Amino acid sequence: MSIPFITAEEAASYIKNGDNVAFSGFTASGTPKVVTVALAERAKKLHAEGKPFKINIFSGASTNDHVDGELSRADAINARTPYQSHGDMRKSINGGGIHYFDQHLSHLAQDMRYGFYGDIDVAVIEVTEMSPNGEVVLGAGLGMTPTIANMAKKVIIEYSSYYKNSFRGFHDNYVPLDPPHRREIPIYKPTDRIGSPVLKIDPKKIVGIVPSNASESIKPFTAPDEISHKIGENICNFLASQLREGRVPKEFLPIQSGVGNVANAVLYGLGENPEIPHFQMYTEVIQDAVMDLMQEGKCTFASTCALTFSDDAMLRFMENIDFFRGKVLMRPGEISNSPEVVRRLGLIAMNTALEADIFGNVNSTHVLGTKMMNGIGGSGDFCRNAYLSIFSCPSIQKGGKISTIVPMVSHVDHSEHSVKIIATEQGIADLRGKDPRQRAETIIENCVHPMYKELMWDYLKLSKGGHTPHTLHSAFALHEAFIEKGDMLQADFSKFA
Ligand code: 0RQ
Repeated sequence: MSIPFITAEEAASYIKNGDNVAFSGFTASGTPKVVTVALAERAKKLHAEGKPFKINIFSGASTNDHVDGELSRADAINARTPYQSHGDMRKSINGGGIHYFDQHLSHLAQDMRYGFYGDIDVAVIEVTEMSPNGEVVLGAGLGMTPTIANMAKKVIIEYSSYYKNSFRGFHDNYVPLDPPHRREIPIYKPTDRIGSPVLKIDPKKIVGIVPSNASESIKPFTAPDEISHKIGENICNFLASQLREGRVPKEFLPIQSGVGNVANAVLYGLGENPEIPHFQMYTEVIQDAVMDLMQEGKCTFASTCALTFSDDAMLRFMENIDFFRGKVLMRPGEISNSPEVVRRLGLIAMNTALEADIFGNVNSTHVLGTKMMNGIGGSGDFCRNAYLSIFSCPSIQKGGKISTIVPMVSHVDHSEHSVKIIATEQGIADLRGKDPRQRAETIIENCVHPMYKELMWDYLKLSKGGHTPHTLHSAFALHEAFIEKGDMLQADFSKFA
């Protein structure tokens, strides 16, 4: 059967008010780029006519400005999950305009299949190759595309001609059976392939193909600053010490790394450290740093959900595609982030915190306990199940007016039971085998910025005992001082003593 080429505007007309709409991709990579722009225009037009138009959005992770930006600016979103990182969307979420439910990335595809959120009315899927029988090669991000392609009542294809070389062979499309029939996910090493390089979409469901020639529009990360560099150095020295002590096997273990400057600094640090052997990655995103490490030969294989490369790096990847073939494999998010596989492979998981408390609980999502930053993303999938779970952040923010290490986190994403290591530019706190009081002492001594150390010791001194020496009425004194006086250093524990 022949599937018609249609315009973005025609495609957008298939999406109705109240629809559940799912998008391909993971981060900006592999996410649609043209249909959603037309959809935002349609929403604005309908709103101007006094007609309602809002949809519910399901995606692999964050998206791009073409999806989360355009649609939130057009006030066209009712509900959103599982992750976002867009400034305009963040504003709308925190203003109560979007019902955002933040959840583990590995959960969403199966939760959709379990029927927790109803049907998928329309899926918009970016592909880079397609045959008339509906067999497609996906693009630079896999997300939960195999599940949404199966479930959606209607599918709109965005056919990207941006890439000059073929992605064929870079994907491992796989959907596990659902309980009570699920078996193990048969990945025993990062390089294992378990699925298909192509995805079959029922052509009867495809309402049309929209051509696109847009890049992923990912900006390059700035070079790591001094603080990120120091955090990276602390983590690399720590990992080298673990190798020497035999607490990490001498072959080393696969690495998972979050996104951002610190993540890049750690990866470059691993590349430069002669004590760290060649390594593989089992992670959800790979950024420019990983490409460099692969070309240098330090990272030998990367299993990921997306290639979150800057546009320049992506061009370099395409130019050297034969080098990367067989060294990079993209999997659906529920496999790249699978708790079962993470536990089996024994990952070293490295993610970033907004704040951590002196007992080892981590807040990755809420500024001052109330305002959503991005979401938990994959950090929980990895942290809870890793061999070693490391969280890092600079010890202070906003020129020292915020200490990222606080007596009690204002929101908990990762609990003391899962967090093994905390790293700042000041040093490393190894929390393994320590009770809460010992953890507090180690974190204050090694990770807190010198200007906040005395305050933290003062907090501990307030304790009247107990296993975890909290003093509840003053546990948020630093946060309150920031809210009231704009500076956590103004916290004063003497009034509680
Ligand atoms: O503010 O933007 O005004 O300058 O927060 O802080 O230090 O630049 O942090 O960009 O590395 O992001 C946790 C958000 C860190 C991210 C988080 C202010 C600070 C600055 C940003 P400005 P930085 P980063 C892989 C794994 C969860 C998901 C995850 C994240 C801004 O890493 O979203 O790990 N993680 N996914 O000044 C008030 C504090 C603050 C604070 C920082 N304690 N209080 N403001 N800021 N700490 C990715 C995926 O899952 C796809």
